[in-house]
Amino acid sequence: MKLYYSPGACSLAPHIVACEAGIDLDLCRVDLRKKKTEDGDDFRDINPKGYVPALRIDDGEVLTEVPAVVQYLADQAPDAGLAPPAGSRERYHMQEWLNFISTEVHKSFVPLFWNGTDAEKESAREKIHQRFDFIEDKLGPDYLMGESFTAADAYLFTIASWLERQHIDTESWPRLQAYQERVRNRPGVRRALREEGLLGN
Ligand SMILES: N[C@@H](CCC(=O)N[C@@H](CS)C(=O)NCC(=O)O)C(=O)O
Repeated sequence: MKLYYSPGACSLAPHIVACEAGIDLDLCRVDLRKKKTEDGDDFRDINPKGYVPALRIDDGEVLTEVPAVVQYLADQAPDAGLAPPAGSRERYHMQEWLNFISTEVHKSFVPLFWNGTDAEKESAREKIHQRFDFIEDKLGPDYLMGESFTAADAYLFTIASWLERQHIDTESWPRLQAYQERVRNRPGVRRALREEGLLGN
């Protein structure tokens, strides 16, 4: 399978899930401004929506949207326990988190990354603060869903790592700070970060 990604973007979430699941991916870097892949292809021929992640499955089909891609990868290696069984109550709770992270957290960063006006940026920062206050309140001593690391953690970790890049102070979220450290130190996560050039070695 081939993952189209941009370093540190939301495509890091499926990359982490694959590493945690022991799935080897072909990685193909995308220049998101030029919409060009490192293979020289027009990325819109691969994903007409023009954004990462896109996962080319071995039969050639392309799957997009973080919540779908992370669940697909997690389901390829059920023994890794990265997603509760389909149809279980817990699976719906994981989808609840994935949806929340996608629509309420991830998308709030858009004006900060993509030239929002000052007013849009201000309102985005306010929304981000509210969302992370909620997350701080929900985080337990381990992971989002309890003791096991799931695909939702791969997504939350990825998006929360943008706080620092956007100079958003995380002092008021000590549980989140500890969580980010805990996730960052997982071998699968370190591998994904290294493969995207986001770790020293
Ligand atoms: N709804 C999409 C959003 C993906 C997305 O926002 N990707 C960003 C990187 S984090 C991107 O590629 N942006 C470039 C663009 O929109 O042109 C998903 O869940 O996969």
